Amino acid sequence: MTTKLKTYGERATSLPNKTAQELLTLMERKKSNLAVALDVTTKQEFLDIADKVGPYICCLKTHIDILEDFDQDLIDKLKKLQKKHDFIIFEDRKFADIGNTVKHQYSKGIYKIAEWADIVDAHAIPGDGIITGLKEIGLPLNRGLLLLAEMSSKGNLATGAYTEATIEMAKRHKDFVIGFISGKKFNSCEELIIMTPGISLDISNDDLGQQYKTPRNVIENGSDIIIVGRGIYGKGKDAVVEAQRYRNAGWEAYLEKLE
Ligand code: 6AU
Repeated sequence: MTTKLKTYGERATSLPNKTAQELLTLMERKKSNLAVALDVTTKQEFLDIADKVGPYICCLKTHIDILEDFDQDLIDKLKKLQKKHDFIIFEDRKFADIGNTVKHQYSKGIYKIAEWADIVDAHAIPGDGIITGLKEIGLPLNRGLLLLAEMSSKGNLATGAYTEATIEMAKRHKDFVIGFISGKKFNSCEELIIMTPGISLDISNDDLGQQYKTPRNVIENGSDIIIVGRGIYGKGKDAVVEAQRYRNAGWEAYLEKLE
């Protein structure tokens, strides 16, 4: 007998982390498993697109350090858009240093990431100390962390034993680690949230090693959230039309999986 898959909403209670619970509940409420990777370099473009795609997404993923005119006003406006549209903010910082250094990178400097990002991510390469360091800052604020267990780019080294060790590391920190960046679900920790980048309905790669799969491909493999960047706001695209298209594709694949 096969056990019926849990819905996003049902899974919310199986995770101890508040941000994870909020994200899963929000996905159910908004009927969206779409995260937009908003990789643009000006504040105006960033805010315009965030406002346009806001109604269709569960998560807005940022690379805050690529904005040429970053200022506190941008963060204030981003928080207003978050309230208006109801989404989780994920700063894709990919921390990769020793615990003491990442603590500062997370909470200090120009960006003060911990003050506004609900979720951040980290590479497992430095060992458990990176999680312990980030946790000291993030957990009192109810933040969550994703570990990069796999990557979407051609020739990447996050495979095999490295991926396995990353999964074991996550299991030791279930209060703070809410899931993984990866292309599939891992059997030994099915409750953790899987976010998958490298998603396109139209193309299979870019010129710099990115490799794309469709929403259906990855959701069939157990992904929970599809991360889409240029597929939504790239050259000649209408961000609203594309956000709706990817939101529908992601949600339909999820409903089919539940059946
Ligand atoms: O859809 P794209 O190709 O325009 O954008 C993909 C987004 C970018 C990457 O920084 C990010 O997804 N990404 C990530 C993460 C953590 O999100 C990991 C990875 O392996 N590959 C990848 O593309 O913002």
